[in-house]
Amino acid sequence: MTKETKTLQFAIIVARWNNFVTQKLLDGAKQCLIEKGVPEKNITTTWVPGSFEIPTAARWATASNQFDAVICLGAVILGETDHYKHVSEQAAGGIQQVALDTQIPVIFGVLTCKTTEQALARAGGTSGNSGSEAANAALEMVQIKENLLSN
Ligand code: DLZ
Repeated sequence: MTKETKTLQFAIIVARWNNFVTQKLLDGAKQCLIEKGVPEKNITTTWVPGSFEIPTAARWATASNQFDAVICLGAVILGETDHYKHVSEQAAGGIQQVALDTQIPVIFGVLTCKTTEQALARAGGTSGNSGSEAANAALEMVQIKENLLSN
């Protein structure tokens, strides 16, 4: 069984912190979905203050029962304090928890980088675009879920 791509609905939750990076992740994710046949009107983008807030907003998106998958985008870049560790761990763990609790694909497209250069390289630079990789993972997980649950 496969779901028709043009009928799929996606929520994208994107962190405003480091938005010079996350805007590029968002552009990559949307471009990928549209190229694969998802109508632009089926993509709902919600900005949140930072990556720490992503799991909460992702949980609200799943609670709406409107979306086949939720794509989470953020950029956590190492600074001088312990914030990096706390924000990146809570974002990763929280996103996975939402996916497991709701059984809706919730995709981890949050960069955790030591430098701004590393982040930009992964946001449409020399190392690809993690936003479009997250979108591909979302498309794949929707079909995997359909296949496994229809047996
Ligand atoms: C506070 C903070 C810091 C220091 N660094 C980042 C970061 O690199 N990436 C990111 O997405 N968010 C960061 N934040 C903001 C937190 O995610 C959160 O928005 C605030 O702590 C408010 O809860």
